[in-house]
Amino acid sequence: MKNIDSTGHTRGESIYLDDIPLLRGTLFGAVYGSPVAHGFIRRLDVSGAEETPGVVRVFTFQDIKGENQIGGIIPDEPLFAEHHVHFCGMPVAFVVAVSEDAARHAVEKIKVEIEPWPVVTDPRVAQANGELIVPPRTFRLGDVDQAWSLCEHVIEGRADTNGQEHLYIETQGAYAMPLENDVIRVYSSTQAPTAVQRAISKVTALPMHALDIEVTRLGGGFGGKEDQANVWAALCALACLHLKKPVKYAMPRTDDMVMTGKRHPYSSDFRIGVDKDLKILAYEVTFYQNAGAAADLSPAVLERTLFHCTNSYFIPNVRATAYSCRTNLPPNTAFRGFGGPQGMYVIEAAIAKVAEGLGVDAAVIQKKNLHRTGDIFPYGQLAESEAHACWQKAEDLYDIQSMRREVEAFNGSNRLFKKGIAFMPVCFGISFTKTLMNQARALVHVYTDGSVSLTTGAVEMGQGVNTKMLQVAAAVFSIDPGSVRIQATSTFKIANTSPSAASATADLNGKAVQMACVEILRRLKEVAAAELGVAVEDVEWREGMVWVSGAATELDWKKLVLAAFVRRVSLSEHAHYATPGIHFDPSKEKGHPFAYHVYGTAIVTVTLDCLRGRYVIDAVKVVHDFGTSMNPLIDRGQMEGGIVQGLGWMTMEEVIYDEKGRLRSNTLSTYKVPDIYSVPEEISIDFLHTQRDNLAIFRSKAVGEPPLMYGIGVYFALRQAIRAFNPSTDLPFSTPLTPEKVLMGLYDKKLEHVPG
Ligand code: LUZ
Ligand code: MOS
Repeated sequence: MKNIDSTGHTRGESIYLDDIPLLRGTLFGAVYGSPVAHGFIRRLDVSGAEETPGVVRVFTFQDIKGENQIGGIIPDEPLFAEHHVHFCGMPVAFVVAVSEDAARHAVEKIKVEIEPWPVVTDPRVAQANGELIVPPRTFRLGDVDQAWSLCEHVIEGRADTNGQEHLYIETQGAYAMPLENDVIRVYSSTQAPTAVQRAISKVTALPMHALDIEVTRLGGGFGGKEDQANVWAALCALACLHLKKPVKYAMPRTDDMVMTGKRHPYSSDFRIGVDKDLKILAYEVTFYQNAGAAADLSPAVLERTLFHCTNSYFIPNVRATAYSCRTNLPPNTAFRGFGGPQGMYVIEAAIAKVAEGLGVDAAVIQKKNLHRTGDIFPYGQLAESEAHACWQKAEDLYDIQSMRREVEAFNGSNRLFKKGIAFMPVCFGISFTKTLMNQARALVHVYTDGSVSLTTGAVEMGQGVNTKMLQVAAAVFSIDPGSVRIQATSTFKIANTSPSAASATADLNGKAVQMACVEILRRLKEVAAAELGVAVEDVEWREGMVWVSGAATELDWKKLVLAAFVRRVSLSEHAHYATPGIHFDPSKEKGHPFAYHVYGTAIVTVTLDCLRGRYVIDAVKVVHDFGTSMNPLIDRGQMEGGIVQGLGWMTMEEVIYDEKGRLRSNTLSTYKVPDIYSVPEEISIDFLHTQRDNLAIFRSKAVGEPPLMYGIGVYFALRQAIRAFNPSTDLPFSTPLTPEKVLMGLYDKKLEHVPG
């Protein structure tokens, strides 16, 4: 089944925030963000803005009736700066005017005098200063200290990954409008309608039942709108409450890039030990997470880094410690993978360093240490592993022997071009790591004409979740998907939603849809039995018909629905799903936090131009564990998008803050994302069809985040190509590996032989 949005998207008919027709009298907002990353506000003068033609009002913290606080996990983030600013772009004032132009123009008239304080942008410096968002966490397995003496080789190193701009095509924004009785409706480009509702409730002191947050779809989220859509929605709602007028703020791209947090940069130290057979016996790692100026989701991201610090490998002795370090950057936040990629990069770097030190192929070490079913993760859950199945199938299907021979032959016969090849196995845990968040609800109505309306807590952000929800309802009812319609997500229809995040949206909301539909169908079967005068056990529902004892009857969907209505049987259901079997005890750092894991292996090949430092990615060939995909077209799209987003993070996307904490890469001309020319020449995706029972909806495993991590393989393939040219290069484990850094690696100080 095609994505139900494909026609609307290609025709430009799909509605995003900026497509909502404006009500008469709508006002427009613009944020004045702090020009300084850290300091004390001595004087704030908004009079210039207030006097600007078209300006209706300028809001600051003094206008807040509730709490000036939007921190989700920890209350450490004011909506408006009061006396202190902690990052460049921190909202100080919100100008509301009759036009966007007037509002933006007025922002430039605001004057502020700030006493500058020291700016910290480096997480290691923050950690040394004791600036931690939460106390450090340590995951332990076995006894690392004892294990070192059993190791044949012990290797240490450091690995750094940079941030990543979400670059959703639709920027952040919200549109708030007053309804009667102090109710405010907010259209928000958010992954988390309930988080927006809570934040507004806190700031305005309005009860949650007065706040209808409605989301039709987003033009991309990638985690950037899991927590950080709250700010703009709260600003619009605040102004709406005061002015009793509709207020809209859709962010200009540079405001969005400057004011919002990104993927967390991490700096990490590792120590790894292997025995003479290259079995990894011990792994110790310390993560310094650059959290930015407030907690946002950093503690949860930190936790997922620890959960994924051994990727797909079984390591009997592990000690992993993670620090969430407060710096003067915008609060960093969720980004596809949610700390997992940062953890996985480090273990892959450690393995690569061992391989390079011993002169063996990293793939040999990787394959030898893949975990098997029954192996324990450092956090206590036992693996139900597809790691070997994916790896072995990739080797066989893509004929790894001839791939290797080709790379060797190429490198042997070319001096200025080199190829590299790397494996990237992935194991990603599915569920919110916070157990309580793993719940969802769905509301299903069957109308008397047989059409079905479906509302869930899932937010469509291009990932195709609405199509999957519709498929679930159509499959359970065994009716044409065309008779099912999915409605906008709304806090008045579905309450207390978890964000659409953690790759778990289709599972959680899909299960709730399934439960609601199964219950309605159960009632319909009773109706059928009564109508036909047979026992309910003899009634079967399939292919849109009632069957009795193996024979089709006259009762089709429409007749059955009408019969139920006539008999006053409910045709509506609201269902609640909570993932069974998951738990985690943070005091022990042990439990069973994930419903299941998703596995896969990618083989990445690259060709490097050793004169210019430029490269092309020849191929990313994947065997991925989809379970039993309920929508291969959508799942393939998620794979391709994830891979390209991941390799962008690894190669070209370079978030640069200067020493004063100002974002230099604040436009699309200074921040490069992959375009059609930088995607791999070939992306092959093979479906590892597994039929095992699991907690995925229709056994169709979650697909949102896992593929991003295949992109990590690109770094290691490039590294191999660089080493094929310059075996003694001292290239640091530092990403993104831009052509500039590649060149420095190709010709570093240890270069012994300059070709040509
Ligand atoms: N959000 C969250 C997430 O709150 N908890 C998670 O575990 C998570 N994982 C991935 C992406 N977003
Ligand atoms: Mo996400 S990083 O699953 O919002």
